[in-house]
Amino acid sequence: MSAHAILFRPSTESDIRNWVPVLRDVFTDRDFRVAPEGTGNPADIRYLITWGLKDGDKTAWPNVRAVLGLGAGINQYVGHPQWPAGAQLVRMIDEGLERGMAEYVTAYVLRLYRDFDRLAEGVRAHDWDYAVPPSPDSVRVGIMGLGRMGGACIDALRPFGFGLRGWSRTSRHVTGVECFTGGEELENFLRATDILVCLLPLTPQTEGILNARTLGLLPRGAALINAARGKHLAEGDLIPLLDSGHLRRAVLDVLRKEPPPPDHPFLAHPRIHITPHCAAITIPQTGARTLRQAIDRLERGENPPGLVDISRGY
Ligand code: NDP
Ligand code: OXD
Repeated sequence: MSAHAILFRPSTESDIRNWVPVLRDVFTDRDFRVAPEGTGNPADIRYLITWGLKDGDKTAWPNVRAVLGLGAGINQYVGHPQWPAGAQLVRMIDEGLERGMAEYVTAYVLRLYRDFDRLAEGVRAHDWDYAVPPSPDSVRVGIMGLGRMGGACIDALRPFGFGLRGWSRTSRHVTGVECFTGGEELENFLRATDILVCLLPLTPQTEGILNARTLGLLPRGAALINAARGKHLAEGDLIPLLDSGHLRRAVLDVLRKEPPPPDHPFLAHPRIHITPHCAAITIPQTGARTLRQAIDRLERGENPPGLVDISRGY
């Protein structure tokens, strides 16, 4: 056995069922192991495939060269006390993840644009009335974060003819999108956004960015979709904004505590729509191919897509 082994650390039974067979397939010619039973000598492990870090990771793998995350977000690694010093971090770049996010955001943007939830509530209350929807170009959809997820959503939304806007840390030019950059342009971005979609990474700069002040800058009747991380939202600020009518609805795929406690006030609110952190799901078939390519590239001394600049924080 070599010191080039690849260790997959499943978190759930579903990981064992769904990931192990496809990973075995793509790594047939490699020393591929599944934790915990198949770990063997920890000094053999060169690549760790995992959803996150555990107690002991800092010292458990003396020869680990890279940690390959199964998700796109990396906030669970950056600054973690158990990060194995010297390892590189590769996040998941997966066409299945991007497609899933584009489907989720498009589905909810359309549902909000057409006001289907209000119409359904009306029918339940014996109200058969409906309004003509506004023309799509008068509805401004603002995407916070113009990375892989934001970009996939913009591509999916383009054919519907909404007024597309985007906000990022550095200056971006995206065809057909009015782009805004950094803190100084955030206010202008928010003031004319009717449906706000958060697809930012969670960093010290973005934590709590959806709060009474920023959401208060949106036009009255705006809607929020947060499919990034629960900590982007100052949760205590949301219900007052909805109950005052400033916000129309909120769609949340992520919460500060997942799953939320049964008495979480969001669960009972009629205009908060929650999904169980499933907006985008890494697909084992495509994700396993990405992992194979990433490890091959690392072995050749090349930078794979998804290699994280930890000093940048995302
Ligand atoms: P990327 O790194 O590709 O893109 C991040 C974008 O956010 C970039 O446009 C970046 O700006 C921008 N950004 C970062 N920091 C700031 C800041 N301080 N101010 C303004 N803009 C900023 O990430 P992804 O698109 O791949 O993923 C985004 C997030 O989506 C993930 O971190 C994860 O939290 C979440 N996610 C959620 C999933 C779910 O199922 N709910 C699934 C997958 C991801 P710039 O372009 O200038 O670098
Ligand atoms: C991810 C996620 O970051 O699923 O990939 O949230």
